[in-house]
Amino acid sequence: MLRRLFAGGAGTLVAALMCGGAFAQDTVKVGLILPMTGPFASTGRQIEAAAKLYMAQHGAMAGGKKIELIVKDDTGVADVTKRLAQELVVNDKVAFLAGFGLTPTALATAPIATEAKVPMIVMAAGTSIITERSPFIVRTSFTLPQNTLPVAEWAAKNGLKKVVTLVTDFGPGLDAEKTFTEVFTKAGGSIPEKLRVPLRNPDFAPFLQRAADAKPDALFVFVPSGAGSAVMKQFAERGLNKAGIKLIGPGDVTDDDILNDMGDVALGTITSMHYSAAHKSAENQAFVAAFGKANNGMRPNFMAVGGWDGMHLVYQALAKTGGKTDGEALVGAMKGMKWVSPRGPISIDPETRDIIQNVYMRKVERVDGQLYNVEFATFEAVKDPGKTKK
Ligand code: VNL
Repeated sequence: MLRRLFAGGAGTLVAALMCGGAFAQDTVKVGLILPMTGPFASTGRQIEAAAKLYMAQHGAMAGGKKIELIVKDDTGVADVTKRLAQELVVNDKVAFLAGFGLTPTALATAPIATEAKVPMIVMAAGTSIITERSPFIVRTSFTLPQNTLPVAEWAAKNGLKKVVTLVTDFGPGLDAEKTFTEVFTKAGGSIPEKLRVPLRNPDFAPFLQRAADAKPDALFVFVPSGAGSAVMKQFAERGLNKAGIKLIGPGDVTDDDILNDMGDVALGTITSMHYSAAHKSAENQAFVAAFGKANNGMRPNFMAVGGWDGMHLVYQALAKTGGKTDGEALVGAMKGMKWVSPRGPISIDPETRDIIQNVYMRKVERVDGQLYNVEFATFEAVKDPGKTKK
């Protein structure tokens, strides 16, 4: 090949190089930054699997361009995320930044998205404020106020009077604590203890002991995806379930990725959340089956659905701009977009660029020998309450 090129003279070589250049422009790169290792690796694994499944099912082309996914591991550390985002923008010339497993990693990247005018799709992180940090941020995950409001109302209406809160001490945990406190105390409930555990290497045992000592009707828990098993184990070991204390919260604690291994202690846990693998719809049944088939039987969780819908946004925005990768045009195309996700109907709020979605009340039950979050009520088209209050 090389010899033939040279035999054809310099003109052919130049033509070949130019042709390569044209090919490069026909490719649109998506930089997917995720915690692929470290304590939050399950979030990275779920989102990467969902993004790849989306591409396998929808083909490599969108808006006439070939989509190339570049996956980078930030280990969940914000300084690393920021450096990787910079490299992806400057060296790889990505048209989209995506992923963001934890709130600090999204916040650290926001100024880069603004400066580079590159759309930044938040597929996981859930602190309300994130979308306000850059006009280029669009979110396909959830917010903690959104996922907490329904369970807080449910608690007040279902005879719970005294609830202890236990949250991981960072953005989403503080959002969850604030929303629960506002809604539950306004309805006359009392919160004798508000407990906060560290994000890194948490030991839940002493906090659960304090919760047990307060003798509440229920314990409200927010922990990030992956940490629920440790909470559930300690909850049983400290005898909180035997003491008749209910476990409630946003659905991160009964994450579908790990729920099935939690055992009987998880039965009856009441949560509110935007996604359950048990959601009854044709779209979700197809998604769960294909995801399992492509990933050794793995069950998709709420992180996976954020990755899936984030890729949908990339594909649809490019289709709308006709393959144009101007950042402002792409974000403009995403605003107000509506579609049916495996989680149910969703849309992108044109004013806040945040997701509007159904939030479901669920109870952990055993179905065909497996533990699932079984949905029993729907709060429709919930906007992030963390923003509408301002
Ligand atoms: C966040 C929120 C992370 C909810 C989570 O799991 C989660 C975040 C890693 O905003 O950092 O379940």
